[in-house]
Amino acid sequence: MDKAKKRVFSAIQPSGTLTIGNYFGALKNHVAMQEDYDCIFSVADLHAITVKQEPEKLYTHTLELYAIFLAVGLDPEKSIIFIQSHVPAHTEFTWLLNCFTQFGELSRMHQFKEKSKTHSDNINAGLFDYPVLMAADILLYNTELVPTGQDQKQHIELARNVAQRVNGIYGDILVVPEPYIPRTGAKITSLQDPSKKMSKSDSNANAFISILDEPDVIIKKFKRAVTDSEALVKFDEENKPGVSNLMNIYSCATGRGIAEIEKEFDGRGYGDFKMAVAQSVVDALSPIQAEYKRIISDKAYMSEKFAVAAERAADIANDTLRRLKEKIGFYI
Ligand code: ATP
Ligand code: LTN
Repeated sequence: MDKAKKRVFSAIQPSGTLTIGNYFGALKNHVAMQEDYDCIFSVADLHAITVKQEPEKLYTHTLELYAIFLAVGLDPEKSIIFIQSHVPAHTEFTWLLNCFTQFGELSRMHQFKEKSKTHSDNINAGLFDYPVLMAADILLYNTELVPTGQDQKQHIELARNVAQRVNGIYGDILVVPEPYIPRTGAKITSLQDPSKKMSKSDSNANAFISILDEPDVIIKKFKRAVTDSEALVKFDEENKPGVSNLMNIYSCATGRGIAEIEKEFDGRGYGDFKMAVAQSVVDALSPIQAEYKRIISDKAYMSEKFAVAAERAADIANDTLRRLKEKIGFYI
């Protein structure tokens, strides 16, 4: 690993098939970051079981997410790409950090409050402790930058506070991470309700485009996307949130600027515009889908990659774990 490069860590839960929101908001930036940073990416399967998971689905989604990571261009030769539960240090470090995290600060987490409502029949201790496991993920790897969407900012702030608290007691042993939120694509909204973010666990499949949706499905979903009655392709997030979201998606898929897009569709109706957006997404996803099909059918290749990655990750993680245990006063 190149010491001159900053360490980056991020993870995604295998809680469903990724959407173009996850791709444009997170993964696409992760791929670009590999050139300039020393990157570690993880499939956060331990986080996923904070809500109910059917075993077969969790198993399938874990492998699928790993294949998607590789298909979009995360490169196991450049970055460490591993499955969280393969590195036991994450759970052990979580226990240590639990003892430096206050009940009060976890009670204030937005995601816990929201998920306690949506999963009111299963408000388990893991759901409450989710941010400490995330702090463990980040702090184990001496992470300097954590790229995520806006929704994870509060969790990163908690990881910073815990690191600073530990450092205050034992000296500077943990690196205090910074959030890294991208400017474009940070929020792709639902195709059915543009006031909500596009989410892979939305109960209405027309609300999201999955990375693995077939071209005819993509076209159908864009045709049904909510717009307005003005028939004018103009960027105005407040008054025309549906059209503005489609313009954002088109911009992410083609690299064109918003002004250029307004000009391109000047005097043309929404029918034309929606077809162009759909086609641009089909074109952006088609090489990823072809690569995905190749990788998912080669499980031996993936197993080899994630086994090597877990060893490399464990080397770094175990060192941090041992250093903190020594400081705490454990007999090692
Ligand atoms: P779930 O629906 O299961 O809660 P999700 O689709 O909201 O999940 P996560 O797994 O929580 O996605 O997030 C993975 C990454 O993608 C995070 O960095 C998150 O900030 C980013 N992300 C998720 N949804 C969007 C979106 N609509 N626009 C931009 N970025 C997003
Ligand atoms: N909580 C994140 C996933 C996640 C993560 C992390 C992100 C788990 N561990 C460490 C950044 C760093 C989510 O739901 N998007």
